[in-house]
Amino acid sequence: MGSVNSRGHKTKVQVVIMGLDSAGKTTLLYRLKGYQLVKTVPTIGFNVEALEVLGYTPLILWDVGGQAQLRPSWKDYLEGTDILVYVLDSTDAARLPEAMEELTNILRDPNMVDVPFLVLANKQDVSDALPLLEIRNRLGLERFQDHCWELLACSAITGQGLPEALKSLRSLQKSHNHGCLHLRAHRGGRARNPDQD
Ligand SMILES: Nc1nc2c(ncn2[C@@H]2O[C@H](COP(=O)(O)OP(=O)(O)OP(=O)(O)O)[C@@H](O)[C@H]2O)c(=O)[nH]1
Ligand SMILES: [Mg+2]
Repeated sequence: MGSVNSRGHKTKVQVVIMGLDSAGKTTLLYRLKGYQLVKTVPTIGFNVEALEVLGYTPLILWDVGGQAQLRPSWKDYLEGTDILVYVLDSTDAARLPEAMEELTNILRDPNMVDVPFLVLANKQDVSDALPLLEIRNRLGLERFQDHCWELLACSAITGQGLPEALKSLRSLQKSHNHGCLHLRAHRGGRARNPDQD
């Protein structure tokens, strides 16, 4: 899983970004990478970028296309995953159940045992986006007791919530190594809206 140096420390953290088509994964990838906004087209296959921040283990970010006909191949990207980022379109209430079904399928994969995940409620800049609490209530993430997880609100367009998402990736990475005690006193996760902290 990932690469390990002679002291047994990870030299790369493998992060897989998944979610339904048009959730904003590719926009998010390039924003995290620090690029200006890019005009995206639906991803066929994947994009991959390394994110290096001084003092931290480099993140390798895999952005996988989310169209329905591509989802059967998602399982091919899961081996060696350290953290899953699952992106939701907060303006697409109608497809939240479908998004949850796909997340449940991913987490059932044998490669995902104990893998922590971050759910990003994206497109929060849009006026009719569902607020984070509403999304939290609809998702029922509490059922994933066997994983450490976090739910955050963000906008890949304005950049709102992205520093918090990066911070969350670092703490979830630790949780993979040491359990999620620093996240909560028991397994499971928490939801956070950076605007309301
Ligand atoms: N308003 C708003 N639009 C966004 C945001 N993130 C992405 N979009 C738009 O949503 C559309 C789809 O974005 P993509 O990043 O291509 O979506 P994707 O999840 O990579 O889609 P697939 O590659 O098909 O799986 C584009 O028009 C983006 O500009 C956001 O935070 N706010
Ligand atoms: Mg894409």
